[in-house]
Amino acid sequence: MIKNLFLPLFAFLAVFTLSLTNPAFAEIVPWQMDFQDAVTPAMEHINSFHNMLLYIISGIVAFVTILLVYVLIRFNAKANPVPSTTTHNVLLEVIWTVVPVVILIVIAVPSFKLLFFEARNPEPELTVKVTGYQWYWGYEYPENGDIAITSNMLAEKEVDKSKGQTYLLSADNPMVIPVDTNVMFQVTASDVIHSFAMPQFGIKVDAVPGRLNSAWARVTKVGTYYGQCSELCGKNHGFMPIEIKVVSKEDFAAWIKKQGGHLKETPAATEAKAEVKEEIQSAAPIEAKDVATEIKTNK
Ligand SMILES: [Cu+2]
Repeated sequence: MIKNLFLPLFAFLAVFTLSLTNPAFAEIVPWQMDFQDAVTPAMEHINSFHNMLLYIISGIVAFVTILLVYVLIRFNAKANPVPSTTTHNVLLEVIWTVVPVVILIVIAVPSFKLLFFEARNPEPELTVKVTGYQWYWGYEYPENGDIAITSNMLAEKEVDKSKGQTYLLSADNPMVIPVDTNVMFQVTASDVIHSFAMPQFGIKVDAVPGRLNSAWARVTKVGTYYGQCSELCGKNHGFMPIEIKVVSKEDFAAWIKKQGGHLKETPAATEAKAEVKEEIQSAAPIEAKDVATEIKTNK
């Protein structure tokens, strides 16, 4: 009987190992077994954490299965007619309490590390404000001359397969961001709760009206990436995909220019602007006072 069980177990382990060594998928494919290709450090961390958990879970499942099968064979009524009347075993009880605790600690450490890594938002070089609407997305580039675009899903007849467009995923105005750049997404919504989710970036952030959530990505590969609204938001919830084109820095500069914007100001330029603003502000009350005295003297 044990021999009969080994074959399925072996087959499972073989498939499992294969799925781990499978070449990463660049896009969604039929019968896909693994995550999509990771293109940000955060998603790479998520991938390795996920794989680590898979090893631990598989070990536990294999151990429990083997134990169960052993008990079924060794201690059934036929093989063991006179059962033991043991009710306690201190050593065994300590082991089956301590071992799971140790496993949980082993999982908790990388889990918290990952959580902090995802939340750290390292010095953003570009900020994109993402707003969820019923049922499309709005993307704004507040540091690039207030560029604002709305992104609607392409209708089935508008999809141009020669351009690599896909129905239900491609948008009329995709978000464009540069490669190898720390991008901060500020995520909110204008009507109901939506969710900004990009699997290959390792991002899923709720878009809540009246709240500003944030996420970050540093995409390491040029390409087109897709996500979807991941919070039930009404009748067209399934029809508000997120398409992000990650382009070279030069192409991004050209795109920004085409949109009538400019690249983010250098800190020096921002400082100079702030100084001018300060001057104007400090000058204003004096002017107001002057006007007031003028009015008085005129009376
Ligand atoms: Cu939505």
